[in-house]
Amino acid sequence: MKKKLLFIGPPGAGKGTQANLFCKKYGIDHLSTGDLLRDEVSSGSVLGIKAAETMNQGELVSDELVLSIVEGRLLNSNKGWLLDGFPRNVNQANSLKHLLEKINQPLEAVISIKIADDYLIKRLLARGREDDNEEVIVNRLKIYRYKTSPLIDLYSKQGILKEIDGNDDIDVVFSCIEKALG
Ligand code: B4P
Repeated sequence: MKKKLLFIGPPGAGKGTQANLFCKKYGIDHLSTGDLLRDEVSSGSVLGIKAAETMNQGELVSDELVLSIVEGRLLNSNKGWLLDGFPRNVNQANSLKHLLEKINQPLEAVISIKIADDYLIKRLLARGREDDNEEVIVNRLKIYRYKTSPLIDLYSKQGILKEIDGNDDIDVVFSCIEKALG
């Protein structure tokens, strides 16, 4: 099973849900920038307060903050890792490339979870997190399309992209991911 991974997909595609299941089953580190940022927000730090404003508008938090969080975690990981929600733009993807070269741990596969917008909106409204209201969700989808989705082409050209249909039951999607990474 591949153990140096990246999950990419629009908000609500199920990246976090699938990444959790995968990391528990295969014993690798789950590096979710969304969760790490939410931890920073809960801590009440100055950085957290700034990040919360950005997240609640559905915008991307600064690359510097996200990178510093990811770098520390990757440097301390020795059993394999799964990046969930990072990188989210070309600049972050370039930084990740340099970082992985520096630590000599090449990315083995990228899972792209695909799903139609109306399902995403329904799922996120049902989840009901602070940044899950319709106006913010529409903004997050727009940002995903402009800034994040070009990365799919980038990883496809590197020959490491696997596309998964996210519009099915959680366990069915999980089996497809295991098959793609086996
Ligand atoms: P994230 O925390 O990454 O959250 P997400 O994209 O909204 O959700 P995800 O795809 O993980 O969906 P989930 O499994 O939860 O980002 C939040 C914010 O953090 C961003 O908007 C941004 O501001 C900031 N941020 C994060 N990373 C950043 C970065 N690198 N740079 C800058 N800013 C960054 O699933 C959603 C719901 O669907 C859940 O309720 C789940 O139970 C349900 N679900 C999942 N799979 C299902 C299925 N198969 N069937 C039915 N329901 C399902």
